[in-house]
Amino acid sequence: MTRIPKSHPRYRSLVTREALVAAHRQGVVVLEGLIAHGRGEAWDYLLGEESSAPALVAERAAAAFLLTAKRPVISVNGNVAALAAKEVASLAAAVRARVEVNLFHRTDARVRKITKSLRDAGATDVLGSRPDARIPGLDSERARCHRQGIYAADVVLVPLEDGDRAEALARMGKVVISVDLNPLSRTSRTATVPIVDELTRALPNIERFVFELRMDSVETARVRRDYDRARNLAAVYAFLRWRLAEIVRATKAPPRRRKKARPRKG
Ligand code: PTJ
Repeated sequence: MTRIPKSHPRYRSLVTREALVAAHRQGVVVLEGLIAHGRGEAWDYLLGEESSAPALVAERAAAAFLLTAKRPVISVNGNVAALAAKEVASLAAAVRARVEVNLFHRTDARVRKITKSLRDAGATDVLGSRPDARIPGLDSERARCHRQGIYAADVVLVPLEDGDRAEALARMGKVVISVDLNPLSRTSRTATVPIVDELTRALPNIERFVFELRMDSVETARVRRDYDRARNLAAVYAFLRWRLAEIVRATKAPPRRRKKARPRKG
């Protein structure tokens, strides 16, 4: 692994990149996952690398849906396991969700490795190795799922999803919560609760809201009722427009003149 100096201005970003490359070498992340990460990072630059106000609203709604779910499931792929296995395990425990490994580039060896990494991170109820059902209307390997897991779930959290499955799950009548930095992706446009935020920020935020809401069923019901996906996505687009305008303004701002040094008296 390349040693990244702590003083590097993009330290965190470079360490994450190295972690994904290492996970690829271990057979957890596919090459396509590295491309997906680069796309995500480009969006995160535009979004300012912070959870925006609309993202926080969607994360609070996600917490309310997960808390009131009867059979919540968190779906995990290679990138999610490499970036956030601990966060997945912790959120699953907080909302009593099952975790299911579901891969686009599915091989039994990858499912085994990802399952192990989730268990090592503390997840206790991990499905994925023996799929016995199919998501209707989906031809890819991601259709294969567990009857007691994703198939029967009423609420499914699908981070870094592909649009086809998000659509198919929504057609099955499930509440689909996505985490995708691309607000224009088909996933973001189809999910019931699209969260436009970075995965390692989004999962702890959701968990924080779970702890905040779990003793307050009235507020939880209100958050569910008042959440408006179209309005929230519109707020994300407006935020993006504002960010771009700020960038343009900062670029156009005239360089600050240096004050002339006053001649010293005496
Ligand atoms: O492990 P597998 O075989 O299931 O494959 C996983 C990938 C990610 C390769 C697969 O699901 C895929 O091809 O996904 P896409 O269609 O490239 O979509 C991934 C989306 O996630 C893109 O819109 C990215 O912008 C977004 N994304 C990437 N990294 C992050 C992210 N969103 C939030 N947080 C991230 N860290």
